Amino acid sequence: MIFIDDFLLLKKEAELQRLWKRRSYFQDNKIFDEVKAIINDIKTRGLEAIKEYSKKFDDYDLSSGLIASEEEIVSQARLVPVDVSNALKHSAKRIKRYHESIKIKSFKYETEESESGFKWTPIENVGIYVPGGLAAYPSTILMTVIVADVAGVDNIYVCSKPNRGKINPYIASAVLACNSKKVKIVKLSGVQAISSMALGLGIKKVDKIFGPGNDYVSLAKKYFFGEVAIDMIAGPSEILIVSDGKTNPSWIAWDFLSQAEHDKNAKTGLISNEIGFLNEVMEKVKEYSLKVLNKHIVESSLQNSFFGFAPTLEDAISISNILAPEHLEIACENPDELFDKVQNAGTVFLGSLTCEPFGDYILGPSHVLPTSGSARYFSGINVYDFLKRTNFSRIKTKDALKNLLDASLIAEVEGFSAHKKAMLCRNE
Ligand code: HSO
Ligand code: ZN
Repeated sequence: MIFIDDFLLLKKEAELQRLWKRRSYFQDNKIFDEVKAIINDIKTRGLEAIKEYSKKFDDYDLSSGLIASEEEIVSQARLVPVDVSNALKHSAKRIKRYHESIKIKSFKYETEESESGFKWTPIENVGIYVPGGLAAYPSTILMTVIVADVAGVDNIYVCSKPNRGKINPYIASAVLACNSKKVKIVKLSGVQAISSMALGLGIKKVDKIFGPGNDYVSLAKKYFFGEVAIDMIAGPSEILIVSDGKTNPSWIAWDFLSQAEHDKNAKTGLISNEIGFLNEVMEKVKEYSLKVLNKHIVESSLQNSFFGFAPTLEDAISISNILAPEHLEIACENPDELFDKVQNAGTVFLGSLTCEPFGDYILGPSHVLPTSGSARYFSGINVYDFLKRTNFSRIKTKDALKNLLDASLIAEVEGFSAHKKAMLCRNE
């Protein structure tokens, strides 16, 4: 844990980035080489290779099929305690309503000569990777499948690691909570899962791959980008908390640890204009870090954490804009004015009651969010990511067309005589 007495002394981008020791996937050559070797093998030997990797990494020989049957989903889901499956249904309902309320509008623009615009249509086939072995994330099923379903995607393939050949019960229960007729669970994990979706091995080839995963999964997505679309390259989870010191320090300590417990490389930070408060939270974090279930993870990830003083809360937000965190909590009495100044963040939690974990599970927006500073140019997924725009245009009349014919001069400059003729012949 690093304590920074005055952030303004190091408000330089490079120094700030070093605080969180973020890695670039472009530099992970060793893992990328391993990933490429597996993909090349799968490209050459197809399903046979997928089967072998599945046996090797998941100890599953695909004997009960690649796709989980209805019966398997239902019987696995029955293993989940009723209160948990009810909680999944409650979250599912809220996430669905949120995404259904997003208005998708087509657009039309008119001039004297023409009308143009775009319409939205769903992507037909998508693949979603959801961690599903022993550390399963049923919430990620809700936060992706429901969004795809609301967008109108035809085929939603969810790849999730089987455990002794069976899908994880919580994953099964979450899939049922989504109540979608479009979803199929594919019992594959890792690079073989991404390859199966991108190449169409054992399932339909998908158009876009979504979802978080480890370095192998992320680099396999990166490899196939271009052949298929991807949502983003996800890195370890991050939280930055900006506080005016008027929230209970214990609350903030738990928020801090909530992301620290995700991953040994998770990034955490607290910035406040109250130095005493920073010290109090730091002490609580130390104390509580001994109480969490994943002590060994937290012990490592806290090495990437900082507690920093900024003279004003506006300074804190400008630091946050440089870091572009996945999650930003503005735990302040008046968060709205500060929120207006936020430029780069995956999602923002406003006010002391709204801690990040509510966002992970139940508030509505998806928890699949840009990490590693990519909130500068990526957004958290929502229905728009499962749709694409198709442009259209129409020229109104032959008279109107005359006003557009000077475009043929541009065609001539570009050396395209057929382009030129196609336009001019309509006026002959
Ligand atoms: N905070 C994680 C999502 C998650 N949390 C899943 C719990 N389960 C990344 O946004
Ligand atoms: Zn989380």
